[in-house]
Amino acid sequence: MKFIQHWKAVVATSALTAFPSLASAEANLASDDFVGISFWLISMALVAATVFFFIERDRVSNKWKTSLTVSGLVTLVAAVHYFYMRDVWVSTGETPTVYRYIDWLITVPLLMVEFFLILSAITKVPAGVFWRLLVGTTVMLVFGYLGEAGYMNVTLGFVIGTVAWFYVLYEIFLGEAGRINAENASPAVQSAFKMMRNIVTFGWAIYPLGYILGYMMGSVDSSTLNIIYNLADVLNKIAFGLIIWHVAVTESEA
Ligand SMILES: *C/C=C(C)/C=C/C=C(C)/C=C/C1=C(C)CCCC1(C)C
Repeated sequence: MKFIQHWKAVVATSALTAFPSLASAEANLASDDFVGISFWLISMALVAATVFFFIERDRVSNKWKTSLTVSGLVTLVAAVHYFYMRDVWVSTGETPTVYRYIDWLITVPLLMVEFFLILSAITKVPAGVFWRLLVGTTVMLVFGYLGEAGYMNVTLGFVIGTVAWFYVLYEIFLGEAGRINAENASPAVQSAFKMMRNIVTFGWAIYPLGYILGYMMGSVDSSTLNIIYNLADVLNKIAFGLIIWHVAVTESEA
């Protein structure tokens, strides 16, 4: 018990104090740099969310703990990337594409695995569900990056990435994961599953739209695009984690 309390305090304080020092202070944030301010705000919200998920882990029953751990890892990894992205933006005014993709490559498969984890808390789920969600999201991101970074034809990279996204949507709506939810889950889990599914459909659609409008057509400027991506991450990472936290607490107290 003592050890656990100690561990929590270490995580909380190192999260709050160590992250800012990871970012080099080459440039100062200007008071009218709203994109930079949004990077800064979201980084702080991600740090707070991380501490929250790790501490709240103690409140839920054993089978729900992994889900909260993963929620906290998603916001932790994103918080660290946000400090670097903010730095790139503030000091160069450029879009930190490579850091975004590295962040996505870790956080997006983890977010997808949450579907497997919340179903695993209530019933036995075949490992195939886990792998399909993991591989689907990884293919989506790798081909998106290959297109955006110029290693392959932009349109082809986009099309393959989009097909992979539709594949994970199929899995959670009509595939095995969707079926397991419909057949076995309690009302609380079903409602969380539905909200998470809507986030993966509508919240996630922001990124391929940004790819088309910002990158392929060049009709949205990079400031707007970065603000939109930053706000999207609040929904897709923090709110998504809060939905999981809510169902974990509800089911643990039931
Ligand atoms: C926390 C970050 C999240 C949830 C990022 C999600 C990113 C996507 C859903 C990206 C999707 C893309 C496609 C569907 C097609 C190819 C281009 C991408 C990678 C932007």
